[in-house]
Amino acid sequence: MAGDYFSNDTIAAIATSLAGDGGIGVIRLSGPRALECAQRLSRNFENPEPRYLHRIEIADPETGKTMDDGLAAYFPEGHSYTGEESVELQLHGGRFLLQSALNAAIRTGHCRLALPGEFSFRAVRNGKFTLSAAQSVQQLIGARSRFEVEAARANFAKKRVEYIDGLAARIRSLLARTELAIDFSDQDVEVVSEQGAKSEVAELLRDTEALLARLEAAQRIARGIQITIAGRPNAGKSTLFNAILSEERAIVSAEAGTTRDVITEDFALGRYRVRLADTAGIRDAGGTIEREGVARARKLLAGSDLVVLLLDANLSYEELVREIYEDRALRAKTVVALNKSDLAPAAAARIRARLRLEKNIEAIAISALSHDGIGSLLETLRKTLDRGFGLGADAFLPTEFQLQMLIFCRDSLADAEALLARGGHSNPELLSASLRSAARALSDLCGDTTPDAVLAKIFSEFCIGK
Ligand SMILES: Nc1nc2c(ncn2[C@@H]2O[C@H](COP(=O)(O)OP(=O)(O)OP(=O)(O)O)[C@@H](O)[C@H]2O)c(=O)[nH]1
Ligand SMILES: [Mg+2]
Repeated sequence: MAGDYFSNDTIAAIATSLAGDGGIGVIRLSGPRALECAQRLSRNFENPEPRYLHRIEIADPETGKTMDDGLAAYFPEGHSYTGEESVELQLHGGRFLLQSALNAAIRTGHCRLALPGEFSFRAVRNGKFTLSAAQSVQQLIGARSRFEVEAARANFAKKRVEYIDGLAARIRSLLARTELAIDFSDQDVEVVSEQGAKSEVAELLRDTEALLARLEAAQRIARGIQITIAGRPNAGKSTLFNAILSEERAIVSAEAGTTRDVITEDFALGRYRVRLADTAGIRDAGGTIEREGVARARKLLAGSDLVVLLLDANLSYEELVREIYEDRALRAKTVVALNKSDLAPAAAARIRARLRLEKNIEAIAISALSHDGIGSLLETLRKTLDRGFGLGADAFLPTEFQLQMLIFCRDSLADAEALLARGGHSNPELLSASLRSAARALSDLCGDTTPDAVLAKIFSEFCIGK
């Protein structure tokens, strides 16, 4: 039985993770026939006390054979997650077992398989919580770092006042004055001057773009930050890569040109999720395979958020400076580390002091081999990320939909600006259309006026059972 988000039938799904077998698994039923369906499936569930756990036995409705035993809770209409009559069945968490019980529920003919996010969709439609609260829950479920947990937990209602409401009010005010101009167009009253409209739109556009940049940065952090270790062959890149990950992931050898392909691993750096990459040492010599490795390394470096330039501290000061400047010419965000400082610690300390004094370059002396200085290298990387992304601990993490709406708002304001530049002040109808779609995008972003069709689209990106 297929369904869509707008039907009012009974839906069922496995609500716990399907990634593997677990201790307990939950099947959730919601809709007018949820209880009836659960009763067809189970024994000892004739007159359940609402919101109490009852011991039940699940049996195949056709053969009567017992499938599993567990607990069940009944939530009457108005007192459940979705706001509808619901039942939650807690069974043993095997995937096969849960799937069989779900199939049996569907075979009763009382329910159908829920669409992705359909429980939350119904909850929002029934006013159990707001769209943004539902989206925060989804972000929380998908969180892979402390940053994401904090951002998902950040109170959207509060953030909204801080980030969006002011912008929306300014757009609506200009829109109101533009519409007034339409009403008074046959009279000689100037409600908003041409110059005034131009500068207001320009300011709105600038502020929207700044907000967009912040939110895009937050999303980028949540997706994972790319940090790449770069440097000449044999600098000790793979040794450092292994030291940071605390495992022998990449091959290390005294031979220059050992690493050919890019190797990546995820790890948690403070509250960030980081994708760390080890690359082929950059040099011009080498065979076909190594040259391809170097090309890949260069490409990755260009797209990295942060680069650790690893240098052999035993090179001469002049050579080191040359290497740093070659690198700096390519990238802005580079952290310089002087490796193998265990071989001649005093020389490494001298070079470090000279770099700071003469070139204003902060290099960190490390030994990838003995792990000396790795802690302070990681600390520097973490601080650089904090600074570079300029986000406080309470950044608000936008969903894809919220970001799209903000982009739409920006584009509508850009239309308004282009219109004014072409003398659109004399055509307030067109100007007000652009402003209205900008204002509309922001109210959709906040979920105040989101039509059901848009809601359905948003929830279709959720997981099944949520
Ligand atoms: N003494 C000392 N030797 C190190 C240190 N780090 C790496 N080495 C040695 O330097 C050699 C090269 O190390 P790798 O980690 O393979 O260097 P790489 O930069 O990955 O080299 P390619 O993959 O060829 O570009 C190995 O013999 C390592 O044991 C260090 O901190 N101190
Ligand atoms: Mg290597």
